[in-house]
Amino acid sequence: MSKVFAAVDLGASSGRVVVGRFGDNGLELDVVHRFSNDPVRVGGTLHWDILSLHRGMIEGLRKAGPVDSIGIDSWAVDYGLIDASGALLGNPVHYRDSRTDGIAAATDDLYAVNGLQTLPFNTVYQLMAARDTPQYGLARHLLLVPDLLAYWLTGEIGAEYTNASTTGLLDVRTQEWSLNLISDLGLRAEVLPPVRHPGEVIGFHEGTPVVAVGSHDTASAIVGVPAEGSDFAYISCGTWSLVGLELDEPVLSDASREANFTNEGGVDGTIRYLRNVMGLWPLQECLREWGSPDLPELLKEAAAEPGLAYVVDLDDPVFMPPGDMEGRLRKLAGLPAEAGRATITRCILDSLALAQRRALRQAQELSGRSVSSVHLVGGGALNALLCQLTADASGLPVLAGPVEATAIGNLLVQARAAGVVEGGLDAMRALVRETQRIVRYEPRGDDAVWRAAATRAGR
Ligand code: ADP
Ligand code: LRH
Repeated sequence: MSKVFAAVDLGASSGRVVVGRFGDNGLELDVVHRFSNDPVRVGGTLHWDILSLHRGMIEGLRKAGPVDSIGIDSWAVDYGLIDASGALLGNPVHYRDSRTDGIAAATDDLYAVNGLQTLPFNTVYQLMAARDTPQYGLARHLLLVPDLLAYWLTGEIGAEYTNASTTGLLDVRTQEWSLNLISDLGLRAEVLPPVRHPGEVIGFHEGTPVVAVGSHDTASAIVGVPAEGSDFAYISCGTWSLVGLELDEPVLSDASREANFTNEGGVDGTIRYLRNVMGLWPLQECLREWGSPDLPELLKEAAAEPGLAYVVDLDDPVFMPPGDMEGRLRKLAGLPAEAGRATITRCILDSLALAQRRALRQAQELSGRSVSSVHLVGGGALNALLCQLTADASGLPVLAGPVEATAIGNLLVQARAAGVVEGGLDAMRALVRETQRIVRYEPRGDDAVWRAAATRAGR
């Protein structure tokens, strides 16, 4: 007997609703609805257009038709505040907004408790920026974005564990809110809802169960990695490249803290030991500034450009905010005035491959675990040039795909909760391997060339 589930997957650049049918043919996928995710700057603050995302979700669920359950995931860290009447207080603020500038640097190190890399936009720093606002004072509940959408569908509040682990407010060891850390920072513990775990039923939307999944998109993406065994690294490559390993225990050493590696909570009690690399964001911003030229065509031209001619340290926080990305790249990469779009694109992809190379090496060194392949999932898997460059830069085979690993991970957790998939991550990943297209890229060339380029990029 087949069962059908709907995954609502919101990325920073776009959202989609994907229907997954689990039956005699394994897993069949249908992306029934796609919509763009366009932030809005108003009153000097960059916001998410949460109502338009809600509309996209509802429209997608309508197109999906009757399903056995619904699961929701999105990008991490951002939240909405709910007042005592259940109303949303203001529009959720975008993690790339400048309100958190300087806050992390002025705060004591929290790594020993939360195990998180310091990113300026971790929820903890966003709340410190918002601490004195009337909205924060009035808030009854803080709901992370997928939990907010689930609340609108079901009326139930909660904080899904994998996404809660990105806030900086969770204790990496107990997997519960760290009440000491929260009160030491003068934040309000009472607005944080109880933690719930993937597989739990949150509530019902028009009679259909809404099930908690790995609601952090990266947690779901890693469930959807088609790996066999455990000696693999992953890159979840979209707006960000999340580069790392799956571990059983956190790594909290000084070296790990200094390298800014994070220990986020994964599905089934795993640790997502990874680093945020700037990802395809700089390319997305250039494409936006250039009026959305055809990407596959541009990538073909970029592939014909000389390799590693211009490289830059993409981890430089100067690339974080939106706007004038081309100008920043030209300046920092020393691109000549005559460099065109293909050269700029090649510079971004070479630099991204370099940054991924570094994170892959560090993840292995810091965890003491070496790997024999890299799984690259997400929209970046469609970029053959980037996949090949990543194989060349890392000296490891890259297995690219699935593109929709996040939605697949979301669907698999629902299917397991419904009893149509049995077992742990290995069993779920076997189903991905059997049903999804994966392209293998073998490493080529000379590591010395990449080493020299890394030095030129200042790393
Ligand atoms: P997010 O979840 O962060 O919104 P996605 O995983 O959806 O990101 O990936 C989006 C990225 O995928 C785009 O920015 C683009 O670089 C890449 N991409 C999408 N379609 C293609 C394509 N046809 N060829 C190459 N790259 C693509
Ligand atoms: C990727 C992602 C990443 C977070 C960032 C805010 O979409 O969830 O894991 O660090 O967005």
